[in-house]
Amino acid sequence: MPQFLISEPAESFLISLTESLDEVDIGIMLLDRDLRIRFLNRRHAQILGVPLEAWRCGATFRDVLDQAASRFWFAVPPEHVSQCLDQLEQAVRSGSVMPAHIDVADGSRLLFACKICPDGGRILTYADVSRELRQEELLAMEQINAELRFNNETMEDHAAHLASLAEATDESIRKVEEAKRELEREILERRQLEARLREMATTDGLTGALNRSGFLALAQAELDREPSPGRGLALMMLDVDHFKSINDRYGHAGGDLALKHLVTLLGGRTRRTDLLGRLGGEEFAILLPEIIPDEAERMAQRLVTHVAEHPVAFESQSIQMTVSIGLTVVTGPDRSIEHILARADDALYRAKRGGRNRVVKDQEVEA
Ligand code: GH3
Ligand code: MG
Ligand code: MG
Repeated sequence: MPQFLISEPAESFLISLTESLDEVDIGIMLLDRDLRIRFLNRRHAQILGVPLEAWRCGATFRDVLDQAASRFWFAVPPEHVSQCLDQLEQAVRSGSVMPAHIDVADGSRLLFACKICPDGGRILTYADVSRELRQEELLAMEQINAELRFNNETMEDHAAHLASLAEATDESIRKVEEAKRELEREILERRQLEARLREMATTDGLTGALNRSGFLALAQAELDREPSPGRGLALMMLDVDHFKSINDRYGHAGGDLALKHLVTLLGGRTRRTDLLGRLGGEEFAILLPEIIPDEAERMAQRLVTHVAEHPVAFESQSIQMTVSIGLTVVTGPDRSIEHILARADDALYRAKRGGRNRVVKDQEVEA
């Protein structure tokens, strides 16, 4: 038996109790053991959208469900409504309804619970949890938004970082390429300078012919090479005749011009492979590699004639000069440039003594 803490008549207490239940914010329905409605509070009627007075005596829980379904009260697709009602009725009948959610077509959500009463009836409660759920959803949304914002900011930070890295990398590549170009420029300049220095070290500044050391080095290299069969190597020592008097007559500038002119004449009558060197003053040497021995003397003669026949114009005058040549053809084993030069020089001396403007061939080394 229920324990009452009051002593008023049961009927007035029941009225007062049902009135109180009408004030609570939870829908309450009491069913008897056959699931017929014994009591329905005002809130429940509100939830169902049907006034309390509309419920007839003897209506069953299934009637409530059918009535609600006929007004599309459930937020369930029409094809599933019947199955949904059966399940609810069955669950209430068995009294095994765990608190479960019911979604209503107006967008609200109810927390539905069923308990078996000691007399075999049921007490059903419906609590509107939409607001709490919305609150939870809002909180979840807010959390998701915060995470998204954080992710966006992080992504933006990463993007900015990557962009600055890319910029820094581009700048580094540009600097490296610039340094590379600068280095290549320096290497080229250095090579050009070295070539120029090498040239200056081996070239005569006035005439452009090889200087003494340049000529000696290259001539010795030629002498160290074995000539082809039937070919030899010849060397001419050439000296301008009475050059002193050219200087005396046309001045030093006239003498210089005559020397340059001479080198031009000799260059035009020798082969590309021949070496022409200015050994000093107005004295020159010509090395003729890979030459037929008889041809060397004819060539020396042609040079003497060529120079004599080609004066150079200087200040409305004409500088005429002749040269003497001492020739030696190398066929023997002695291939030292100094010895060969000495032999040619000896022949040159004899050409001078013989009257100048001529060729004298060194007899000692003749084949
Ligand atoms: P030879 O026929 O016996 O050879 O008589 P040469 O007058 O030619 O010989 P010599 O050795 O007596 O005189 C050579 C002159 O050449 C002397 C020197 O002043 C001059 N000379 C040497 N080098 C240069 C030069 O670079 N420029 C000019 N203009 N004269 C030079
Ligand atoms: Mg001379
Ligand atoms: Mg001389």
